[in-house]
Amino acid sequence: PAAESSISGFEVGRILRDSAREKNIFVHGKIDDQEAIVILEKTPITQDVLPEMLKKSTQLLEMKNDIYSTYQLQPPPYLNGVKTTVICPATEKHVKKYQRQETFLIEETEEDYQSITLPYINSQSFSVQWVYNILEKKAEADRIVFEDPDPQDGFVLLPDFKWDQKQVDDLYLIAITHRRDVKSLRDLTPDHLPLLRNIREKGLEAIMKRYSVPASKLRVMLHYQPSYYHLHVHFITLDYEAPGCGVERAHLLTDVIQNLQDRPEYYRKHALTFPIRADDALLSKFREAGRV
Ligand code: M7G
Repeated sequence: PAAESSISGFEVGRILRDSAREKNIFVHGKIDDQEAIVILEKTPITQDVLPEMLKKSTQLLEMKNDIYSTYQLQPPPYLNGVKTTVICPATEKHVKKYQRQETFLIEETEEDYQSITLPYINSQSFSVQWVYNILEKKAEADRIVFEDPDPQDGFVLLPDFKWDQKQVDDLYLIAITHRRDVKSLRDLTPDHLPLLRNIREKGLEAIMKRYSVPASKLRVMLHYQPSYYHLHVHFITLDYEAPGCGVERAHLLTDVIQNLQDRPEYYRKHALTFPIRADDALLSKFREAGRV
């Protein structure tokens, strides 16, 4: 009920981004005088609801010409949902995250990480309170798909908030580690191999069991840089190109495991390349250091 009243009280401000093709819109505005971001997205039409949708919709003929005709269908409300995400209070960093922006690639050496990136993420990164809430069952507890409670190698697997779970066409889950001392890919060493293998094995098994989607149809990966510096792994159905999951940020979990097996220091020592947005303060830090 609180969420309902807050969406209807949303005062529309600036459009951060929209896409006719993706059928979504990202809006910056206010809810009760607090900065807010609202994301609206039309949900996919799936085969299983199609017959019902065609039968139960109101049909308005727009035009007919020879063998061609177009209609506006107005499906009943329960078949016509709009997935909505609200971030409130939103920080300036959230606004930037969702704004369409030019991006650049940065090649980050080990030294860059120590002297530029690490101090920056320690001072500026997004709060991971939402992650702790999940691990402590203070939020989304009813959404958990699988949990291994082991404090070292355990994790919680649950639907990413980008996925409304209505259809497996855009299946998207995340595995969040119970241990809190691994910020990102950069921190990984062979000590973490049991953790990574555990996430892969049990995560895939749980997804097969619950959604009947096999390993061969899943992209299991980490992002570098992530938005949230608490280790987590993305499980996304192969045929779905999730926004913000481009090739430049993706590191397949199988490759990560292999690299750590072959070279214990891989993620500590190698230069890692990642995309960065023009307005990201981290880019300015790299510029100040003469690294871009
Ligand atoms: P990331 O690679 O750190 O950042 O992934 P990205 O958002 O730039 O890809 C974090 C993942 O966690 C993303 O896929 C988010 O959609 C997801 N996520 C973020 N938040 C705040 C939540 C949340 O509160 N609940 C859930 N279930 N997922 C979230």
